[in-house]
Amino acid sequence: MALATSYILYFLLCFPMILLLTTAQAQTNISLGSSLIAINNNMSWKSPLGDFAFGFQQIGKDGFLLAIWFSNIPQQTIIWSANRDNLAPMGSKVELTEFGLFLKGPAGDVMWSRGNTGTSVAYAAMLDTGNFVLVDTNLVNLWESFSEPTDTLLPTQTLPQGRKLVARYSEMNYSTGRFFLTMQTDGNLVLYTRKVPLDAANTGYWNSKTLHDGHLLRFNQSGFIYVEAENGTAVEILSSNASSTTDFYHRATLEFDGIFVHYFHPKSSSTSSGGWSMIWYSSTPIPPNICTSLTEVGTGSGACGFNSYCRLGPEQRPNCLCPSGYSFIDSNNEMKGCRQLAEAQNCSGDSHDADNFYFDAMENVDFPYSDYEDFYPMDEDQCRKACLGDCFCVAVIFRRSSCWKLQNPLRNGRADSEGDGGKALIKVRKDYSTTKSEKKHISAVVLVGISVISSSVLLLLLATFLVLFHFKRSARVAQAQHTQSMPGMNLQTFRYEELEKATDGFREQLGRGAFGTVFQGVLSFDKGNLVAVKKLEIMMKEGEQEFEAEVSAIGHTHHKNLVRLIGFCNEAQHRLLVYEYMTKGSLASFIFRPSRPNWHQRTQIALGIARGLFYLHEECSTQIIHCDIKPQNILLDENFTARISDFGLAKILKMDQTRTATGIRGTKGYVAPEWFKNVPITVKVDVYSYGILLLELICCRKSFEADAKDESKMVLADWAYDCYKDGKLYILMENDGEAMSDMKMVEKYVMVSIWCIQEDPSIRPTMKKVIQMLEGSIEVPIPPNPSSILSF
Ligand SMILES: *[C@@H]1O[C@H](CO)[C@@H](O)[C@H](O)[C@H]1NC(C)=O
Ligand SMILES: *[C@@H]1O[C@H](CO)[C@@H](O)[C@H](O)[C@H]1NC(C)=O
Ligand SMILES: *[C@@H]1O[C@H](CO)[C@@H](O)[C@H](O)[C@H]1NC(C)=O
Ligand SMILES: *[C@@H]1O[C@H](CO)[C@@H](O)[C@H](O)[C@H]1NC(C)=O
Ligand SMILES: *[C@@H]1O[C@H](CO)[C@@H](O)[C@H](O)[C@H]1NC(C)=O
Ligand SMILES: *[C@@H]1O[C@H](CO)[C@@H](O)[C@H](O)[C@H]1NC(C)=O
Ligand SMILES: CC(=O)N[C@H]1CO[C@H](CO)[C@@H](O)[C@@H]1O
Repeated sequence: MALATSYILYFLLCFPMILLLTTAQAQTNISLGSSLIAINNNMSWKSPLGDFAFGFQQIGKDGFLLAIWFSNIPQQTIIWSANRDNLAPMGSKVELTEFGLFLKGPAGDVMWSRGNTGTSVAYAAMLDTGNFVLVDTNLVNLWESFSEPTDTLLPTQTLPQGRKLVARYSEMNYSTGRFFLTMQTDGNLVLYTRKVPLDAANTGYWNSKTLHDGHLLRFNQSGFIYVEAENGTAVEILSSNASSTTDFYHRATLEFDGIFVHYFHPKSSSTSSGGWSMIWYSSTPIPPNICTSLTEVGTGSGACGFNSYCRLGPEQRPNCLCPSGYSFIDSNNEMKGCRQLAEAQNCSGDSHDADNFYFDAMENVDFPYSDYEDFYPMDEDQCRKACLGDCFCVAVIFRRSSCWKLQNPLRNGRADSEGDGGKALIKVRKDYSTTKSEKKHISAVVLVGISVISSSVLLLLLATFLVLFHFKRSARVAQAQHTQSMPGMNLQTFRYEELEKATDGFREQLGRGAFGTVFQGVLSFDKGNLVAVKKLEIMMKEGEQEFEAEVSAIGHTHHKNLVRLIGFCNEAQHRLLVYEYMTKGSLASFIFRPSRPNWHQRTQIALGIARGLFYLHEECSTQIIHCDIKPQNILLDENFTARISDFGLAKILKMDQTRTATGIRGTKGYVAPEWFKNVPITVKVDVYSYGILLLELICCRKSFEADAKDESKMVLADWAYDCYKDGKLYILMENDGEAMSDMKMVEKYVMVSIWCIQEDPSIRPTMKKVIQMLEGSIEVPIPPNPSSILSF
């Protein structure tokens, strides 16, 4: 019971968008005169087994959805709603009378009604299938929610010809969105984009190929989803799963990002491996790759919004990304598209404005149907020049000897790893890149100087200057040879020989990790600054392009809590990464030493790591799951700011992040339990490792101490939870006077770490929530027992 309450509390606090209605009252027949009121905590009408509930769900501050949801699982997933485009204000009421089911606003105005057909209603019932029915006095169903689905189908439900599922607008907004799935009268089941705000179909991007044969879409009792012919045979099976519908909940939802997904979820919490898992029939989603299968030829933006491009992410879900020089219009809804950060090129005859742009190259990215001019044959250089000389041109696509000029807004953007060698070159205003252009200014000043000044003394001075400048330039030319492949990104490519020299033959080892060995080095042309050179020891099987693409993703990250990548070497069998040097070493050596560092400093480090992780998970253009968060991988700069290192490497080393199967990444003691199970790996594995690290940071001891005198203290997570539960956190802090005087904060930090190490990944908070809890902007609810803490 306490556990249930804390689950609920957690969700109340961590998902404030959805306030739950929590009353466990098994109700079978709902009798005439019954009603529910839209307030924070009214009752709902439950199905006999309690699997489903009908009632109000609060959506943010905007109002209430009259909905049906899975009520026996923590997520309380909504599967149907009556008023998705017109939320009911607080105080609204749903009422069952003999005239029908009515949703009325606070003033009594009818917002929605069903069953008012003249026949008297006898009762209503929330069934265990998830169907809500109105039954008339002849015991015939007058109306059922199954006949009017929103975005989800459940087992035993069908989608007959002429009906459709319409995706919701975004993750947290249940309004009708951009995609729908319809069973057409011609027998085909088709996915379309919508011409928002109209209901009209825009572009079809997948169909079941059952023209003339399909009669309805059926989700049958045993968890099969298929198009059924009129004679009852399955003509096209979309999904199936051997897992029984008695042990698992099933649902099929058209997601807000346009893909149709079959999910299952264990019914009993004891077998819970956490949340909804996806099932793909013949291991492809529907459609298999929305980024490439959705091309809007006439009008429309494609799978993502205008000016953005789509890349298939973890779990085959589309990720919408902005090209460089663009940013999201709405960072809470990445599907809304991107806007250009700087003004476009000046068209009023100022030809020098062209000098203010450079091109950012994106391999295998294309924007079909965004072009307005094309050239053949042309080489890449001519293609770039053609765009620079044209103020309408915002980007070019170059493929073999073809060049296409593109204009705003860019449409149908997609990254296709199986692309045919083309690339997009985005024209970006220089002020919005990280490359510096001071050197250009110097040359302009020098040239002006030459033409104006003729005094011999000054000439002499100038001569010296020019010699110096020449040196500088030749140094730059040498450097330019290795910067060629990464425009717009201060990333340098090094020759192996250069790095061998910089590290004095790989002499001074700074550390050794799962991915390789790190050496100290000095770059001669970079003011003799120290760098850390990481030699990757695992050989790459894929082509070098792959490596450079991942390195480029790392190079695109900019955050004060990340170690910056300076450059790389990708030569023959050598793969090396060059990072800025962190003077204060690793967090491991900082906290695991006899005298504990300052408590305040530790809390700041904890926050810094959380911010860096949040950035990797949610703010950088390609989501990065670190997979190996531990104190050895957190470095400290001269101000003791925490800087995460080794991010992005998991991907380079080809670990399969979407499935588990073979290669478990990460380090014993920090790896999340889902690595050992057949469930998808998500950012929540990092949250788990962060939780363990946070405990270590609080207690300044390792997560596992084999030689602990007291066995109960061996596993830090166990010990910490015991101390927390018994209200004896002071035991944990031993002689840490400073922390003892701040026990409220200590308690908060311990509670947050217990949330992070929950066995069920879906219960772990996101890094964003972690930051909010640590910062105190939201309360930390009582954490449940992490339940199964790994034994080592
Ligand atoms: C619901 O009400 C109907 C009509 O009164 C009745 O026949 C039926 O048995 C009731 N069902 C349950 C489960 O109470
Ligand atoms: C959901 O999105 C729609 C369409 O953009 C918008 O009109 C509505 O206000 C949004 N609702 C909420 C609750 O944000
Ligand atoms: C049922 O209909 C499908 C499609 O129309 C057809 O291919 C199949 O042969 C029919 N099966 C039977 C048993 O009639
Ligand atoms: C569901 O459909 C599959 C495939 O057509 C079939 O094998 C299975 O028997 C069906 N189950 C039920 C309960 O109808
Ligand atoms: C069916 O679901 C079970 C859940 O236990 C899963 O283990 C299995 O891999 C799934 N089968 C398919 C074909 O997806
Ligand atoms: C464009 O160029 C014209 C003429 O050189 C200049 O007057 C104008 O300010 C420029 N506009 C912008 C936006 O730079
Ligand atoms: C707790 C609460 O306010 N419950 C209300 C729920 O709705 C019913 C109507 O069915 C009211 O009578 C209750 O007061």
